[in-house]
Amino acid sequence: MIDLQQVRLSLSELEQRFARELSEAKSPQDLEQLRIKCLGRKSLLASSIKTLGAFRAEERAILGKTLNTLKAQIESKLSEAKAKLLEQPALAPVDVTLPGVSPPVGRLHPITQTMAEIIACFAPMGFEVVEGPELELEFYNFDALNIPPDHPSRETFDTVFVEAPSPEPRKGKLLLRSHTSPVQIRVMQARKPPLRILVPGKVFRPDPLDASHSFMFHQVEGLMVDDRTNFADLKGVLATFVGQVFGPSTKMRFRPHFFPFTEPSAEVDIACAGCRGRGCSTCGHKGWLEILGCGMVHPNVFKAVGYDPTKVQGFAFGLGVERIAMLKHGMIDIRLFFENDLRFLEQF
Ligand code: 2U9
Repeated sequence: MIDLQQVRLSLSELEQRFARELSEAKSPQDLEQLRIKCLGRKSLLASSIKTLGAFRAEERAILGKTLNTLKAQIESKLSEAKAKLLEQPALAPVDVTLPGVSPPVGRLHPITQTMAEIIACFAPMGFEVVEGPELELEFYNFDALNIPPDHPSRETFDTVFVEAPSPEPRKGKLLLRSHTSPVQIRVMQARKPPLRILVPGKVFRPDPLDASHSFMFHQVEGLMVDDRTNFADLKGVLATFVGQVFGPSTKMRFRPHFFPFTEPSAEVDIACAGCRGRGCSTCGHKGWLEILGCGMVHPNVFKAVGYDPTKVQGFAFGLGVERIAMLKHGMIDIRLFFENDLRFLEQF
């Protein structure tokens, strides 16, 4: 005969052991093991249920009730503990059908991207990238480039002068370069032709900030010098550039212009993509958009760097990177490049 008291004692031990092990469970797997141990086929509870038939009716009723209550208690405590564990983020089930969240990845600034694209056009034509100082002397920024002392662009409103004593007073005052051309002067002084160089970099002009002006912007200038480079070479090189950056069927034209450092000089226009040359607000109803300036290097510039202008010849060109990027992307406000608004930057 099975002793009811004995069974009750074992069940109360089970209850205590369950409480202890429940408090030690650290994962849903621990809880599952505990469930098998306490409620599984080989558990004390299961074997006690099997013995019910051996008891007398009143005892069976009491023991049956005890077993049912204990089973229900264990089940509810287990599911309560499981819910609590799953609240911890690391253990929450993962919904693999949800769209992924891509981690924020950095990217190059649109001006850096455009600059790289421009360089990639000229590099295969043999142009080597050279950089130089942003803080310059009047000689390199003006005199050597055949910009006479009385030229209007020398005046303060076109140049950012720096209030610091010049390290070489014979070469004039210190300034923030207004174009990257002084770098070409430095390279020509240091090297002999043939030369094919590309000079990207920041330039500074004291313009008030508006939709089309910034006191700092970026230029890429090019210079090719040897004993026979001519205007046809210049046209070929620039046509290759236009074809690559604006598309192979883009129409272009050379329009005569004046620059002190080149003779003859020209500005290059491309047919307005917005109206295909018919005239719209983007191109000021001209049908053409100015993209760069260029020309054959002035003999006085060669003289200033110690080259013999009867023996060497070459071309130069200059373009504003912001302008190229704005035309490419259909932008009308240069300030967007400098505001660092992520909603703008993330589009590139
Ligand atoms: C040397 C000799 C000649 C560089 C040149 C231009 C024409 C030109 C402008 C384009 C838009 C400046 O950024 S912008 O406002 N540049 O039109 N630049 S020829 O000529 C040189 C440079 C260096 C030694």
